[in-house]
Amino acid sequence: MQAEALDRIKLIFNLLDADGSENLAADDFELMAARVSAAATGAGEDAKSAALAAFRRYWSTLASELDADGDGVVSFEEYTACVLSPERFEETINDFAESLAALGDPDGDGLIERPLFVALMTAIGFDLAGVNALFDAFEPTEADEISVATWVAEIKDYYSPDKAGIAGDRLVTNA
Ligand SMILES: [Ca+2]
Ligand SMILES: [Ca+2]
Ligand SMILES: [Ca+2]
Repeated sequence: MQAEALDRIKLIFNLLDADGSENLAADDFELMAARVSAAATGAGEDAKSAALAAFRRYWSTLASELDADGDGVVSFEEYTACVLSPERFEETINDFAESLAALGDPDGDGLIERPLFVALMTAIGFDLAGVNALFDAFEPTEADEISVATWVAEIKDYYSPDKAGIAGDRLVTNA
C-alpha cells in the first residue's frame, strides 16, 4: 500500500467518526448523512434519500466486513483493511460516490458548481483550503464547474491502495 493511501484513509476515518468516539458506529453515519443532506442545497428528496441509503449501506458493509473482533464498532485498525482488499468495497464505494455526486448536481446537467461542492465536502468535514485545492485540480470550466464523472472517479481513487499523487491527496496535505 502507498503511504499516501494510508494518509487518505486516516483522514477519512477521522471524518467518518462524526461523533469523535474514535471508532465507527451506525450513529456516525446517521450524523454524517444529516450534515451532508443539510448542505445539499437544491437537492430533491429522492437524491437525499439515496444519499442516506448509501451512508447506511456504507456502514452495514463496514460492520459486516471489517468488525473483526465483533464488538459492534469499527476501530481504525479494522478500518484499514478496507484499503487492503478494495474489491470487497467496490460496489459500496461506487454507490456512495454516485449518490454523493448526485447531491452536487441537483439540476442534472452533469456539472457541479464550486459553491455546492465546497458545501458538501466541508459538511463531510474536509478542510476548506483542501476542498478548494481539489476543485482546482479538477480543472474546472470557465463557469467554475467540474463534471460529476470526474468527482465520482476521484472518490474511487481516494480509496485505492495503489494510488499516489492523485488529486484527492490535496485533501490530506491541506488537512
Ligand atoms: Ca464514532
Ligand atoms: Ca470492532
Ligand atoms: Ca449541475
